[in-house]
Amino acid sequence: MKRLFTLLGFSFALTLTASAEDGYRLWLRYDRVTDDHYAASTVASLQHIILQTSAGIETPVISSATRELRDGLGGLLGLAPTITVARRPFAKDTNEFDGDGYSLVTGAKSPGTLLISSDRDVGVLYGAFDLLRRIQTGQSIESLNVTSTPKIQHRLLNHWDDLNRFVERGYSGFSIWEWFNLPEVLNPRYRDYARACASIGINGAVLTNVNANALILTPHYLTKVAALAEEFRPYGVRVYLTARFSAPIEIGGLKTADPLDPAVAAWWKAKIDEIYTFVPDFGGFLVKANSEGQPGPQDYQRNHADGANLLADALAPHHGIVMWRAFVYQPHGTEDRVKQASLEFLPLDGQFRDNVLIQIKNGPLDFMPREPFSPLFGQMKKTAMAAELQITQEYLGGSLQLAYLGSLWKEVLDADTYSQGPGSTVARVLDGSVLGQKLTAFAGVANIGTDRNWTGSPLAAANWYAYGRLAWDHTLSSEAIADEWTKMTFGNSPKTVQTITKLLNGSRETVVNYSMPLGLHHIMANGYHYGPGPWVTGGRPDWTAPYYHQADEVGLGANRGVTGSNALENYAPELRQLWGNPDTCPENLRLWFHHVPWDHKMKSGHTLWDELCLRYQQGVDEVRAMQREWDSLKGSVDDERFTYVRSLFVRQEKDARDWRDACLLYFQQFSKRPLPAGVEPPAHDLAFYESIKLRYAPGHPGDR
Ligand code: BDP
Repeated sequence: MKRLFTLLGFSFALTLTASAEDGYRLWLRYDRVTDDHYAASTVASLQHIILQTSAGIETPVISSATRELRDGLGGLLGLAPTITVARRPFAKDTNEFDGDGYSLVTGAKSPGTLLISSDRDVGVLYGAFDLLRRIQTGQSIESLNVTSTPKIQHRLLNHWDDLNRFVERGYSGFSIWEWFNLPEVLNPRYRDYARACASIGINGAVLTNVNANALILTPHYLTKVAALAEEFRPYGVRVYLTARFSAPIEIGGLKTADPLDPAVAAWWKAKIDEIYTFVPDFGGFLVKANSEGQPGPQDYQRNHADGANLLADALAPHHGIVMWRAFVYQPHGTEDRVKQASLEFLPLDGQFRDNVLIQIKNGPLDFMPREPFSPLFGQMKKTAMAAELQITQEYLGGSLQLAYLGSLWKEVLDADTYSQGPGSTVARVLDGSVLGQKLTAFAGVANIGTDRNWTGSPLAAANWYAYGRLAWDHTLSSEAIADEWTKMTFGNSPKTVQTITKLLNGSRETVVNYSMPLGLHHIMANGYHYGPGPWVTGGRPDWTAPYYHQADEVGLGANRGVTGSNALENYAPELRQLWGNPDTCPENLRLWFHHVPWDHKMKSGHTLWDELCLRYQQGVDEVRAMQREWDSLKGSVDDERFTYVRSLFVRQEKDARDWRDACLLYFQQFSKRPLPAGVEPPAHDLAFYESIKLRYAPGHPGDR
């Protein structure tokens, strides 16, 4: 049997090596290590691998770990180690860790032995992936003695996937959930998906769109959900669903969905009990309520706590959780949109059940290329909060433009809220160390679809990877994560690694520069959110661009200080002081908080107008530099990925020019100043850019 396993492991590795580099393998490529010296010493340390858990028994998750180690070590080193499963002794021969944490210790039992130890089988699986990552990135494993414990308990992907397989804000094909074919037909992608998730510590998936369809809660669909849950379970990934608040009416035949109506509570209780008969380890619900037309408790003059607690009470006996979203703003609200979540949620602080998390987007507006952190992270003191990060690039060029988001997320996570004094960073609020909450979660809106490479661009997979790594350990630097991902995805050649990491690390700021520099926001084309639209007006004011950029003959930017909307008041005094003054407010947020005169002097000595123009130009120049860098990899990166990414950069350069030209021509109507030296003249007039209407842009729910 052992020989058969070995042979299977080997043939799998060979198949992988021979297959084209189409990106399907993501970062889990197990191609043979080329450094013979490194390989020899690594092989010597890994003759016997012992997988230890508290139970000490073989489980489906342990089998996944074993399979991964055989495939991985077979591919990387041509090694077929002895792998045994053992009970974790009470004696402390390993470091300590909790729950999903694990330790890796070499030589503890005897030379050539590696111990992967955890309380739980899933921790061993994470440990196995850690070991393989170390080998893929060329780290020594000769004398390992490391422990790793996740800082966040629920590390989830949110799929904005509809039952007809449309992915809202998805740029990489259709939904990978084949609802019509399930439960009988099981696409092998389901396992590959779960495996990729487990490799970076992701332990849950919300399968359905936040703009929810109640049908997912009917038995017909729950059988399908159960089939997916079964595919994911050997990789420790639990399923969650979105709950449409009006489901009791739509599929339950009730007249109301009022959360305080006993019949409604009874319906949810019965429904949730039923879900657990299909999926015994069901994770819980994600809810978008009273936001952008979704039903919610306010339809019955109740509040978010009434709604969330209704579901939480029914989930509690099963240990399920509720993630209630804070992305709310009123269609006819007169209050600055970025203040509305605080207005609705702060009065409810402390009123949510223990199994409720308020899921908050990183910024107060909506996943812009740059925003300040959401003030709720600093304001709420008695409520468990989860971060919602957007992996899919809704406002950063879909999958056509390179924007590595590790740096964006780190900027938010490391920001100080001053919630309990200095050092109360967003990350520490989220992991429970500032407020002491037990329940912790990260949600990442997935960028995954049916494209062969999963994420549209092979480079966009770096964002899926970075999200998982940061959810596990937010203290990792975005550069270190980029380095790991690049080595695993493209190999260890120093030139390749240096070039690609440089591209990744600078890419987000480049997108900011050519699209929304200096704190500009929400000036993209309407609906599909791709390309410029600073002129967009009509309909809801908070869906128009002038609501945000406020361009006039005096200057540019939204006044959110005391003389304006005073959204600043939601932040701590330290930040109010710094951000409240246009001279001390960081330049990268200046137009977010201030209406700044065109002649305002910037740090560079330029006026605002000149600086704005030069930033747009800089963005274009940076894309051109990225193109050159990428081109220098010809011959170093496989042809398939090289050629495809090359074409993406061609598109990005064109898009960057369009952003620059359209925005500068538009703002020039107000500034009435010439373009400064160094800025290329626009290719067309403003009317040309204003007339561009892209049809059928991917991921746009309004153009199907
Ligand atoms: C916006 C998206 C929209 C989502 C909404 C949300 O444009 O498609 O439904 O966020 O997060 O960014 O609910």
